[in-house]
Amino acid sequence: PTDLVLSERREGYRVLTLNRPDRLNAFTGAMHEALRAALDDAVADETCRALLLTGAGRGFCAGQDLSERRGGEGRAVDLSQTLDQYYNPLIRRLRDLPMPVVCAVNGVAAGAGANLALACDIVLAARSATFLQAFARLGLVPDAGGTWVLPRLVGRARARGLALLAEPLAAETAEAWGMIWRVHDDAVLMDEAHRLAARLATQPTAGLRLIRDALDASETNDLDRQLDLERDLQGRAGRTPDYREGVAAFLEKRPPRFTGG
Ligand code: T3D
Repeated sequence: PTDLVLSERREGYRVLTLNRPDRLNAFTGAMHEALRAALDDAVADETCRALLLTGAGRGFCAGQDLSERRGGEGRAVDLSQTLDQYYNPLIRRLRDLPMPVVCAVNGVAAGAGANLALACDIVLAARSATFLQAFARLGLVPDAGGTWVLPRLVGRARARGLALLAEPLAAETAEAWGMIWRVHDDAVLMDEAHRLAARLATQPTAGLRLIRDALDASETNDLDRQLDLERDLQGRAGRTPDYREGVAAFLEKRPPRFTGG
């Protein structure tokens, strides 16, 4: 166990906090391992039906810790290998989680930290937060899914501007561009994020999983394939206990009591 990622159990959800505040929560190998373990624990916990990801201190995450990349001469680090080992499995893991993830971007999100946030299901940001595709400043390529997600979220022109110019983007602009769900005043960001995570934790978790799968698949499917997929996923959704509960609650004019199944 380490304190590089704090994991806190709440009613129906867990809060995962990247916790290297003096380095703006930049990723070391050890922090990746800690996050992986925290995600394993959350998935193993059947009562955990949503996650809230955030950062300790004034930043969300400054991407790769560059002090781990010091001293290039004669000792080139194979960055393909570090993507294979850490960042790619993390992004795939988030996509494949059984529960939705709310990200509360409490401060600057740079490099892989920005793209980690954008890989989450619902992204909230503090008004003072910024998003920085820092990679071009270092001669690197946006990773952690950045080159995939950015054009889809903000379109070609803005994706190219963000990636090639590597300038910080204000949270309010990110919201206006449709890159994130919502901006909140700094003082209320965490309350709002908890409220959302708690609400998601009472929703039909299995159904939400199918929605996330459908939306992910739509990124590459044509309409015909997507219609077939909706048919198949709806078949599965229609066999869940939560669907039966949703219909019963509607007909009985009462709030549903979803169990996540
Ligand atoms: O290598 C691979 O495995 C490939 C994968 C790469 C993925 C990536 O993420 S590459 C991109 C890496 N990240 C960056 O390039 C961002 C670097 N950081 C910054 O540009 C700035 O720190 C920020 C714009 C994020 C914030 O600026 P500011 O002025 O608010 O804070 P600061 O003073 O720069 O940072 C505070 C401290 O955190 C400072 O340390 P100090 O001076 O107090 O001792 C700073 O050096 C440290 N810090 C911030 N980011 C990193 C970092 N230390 C190591 N690595 C960092 N990424």
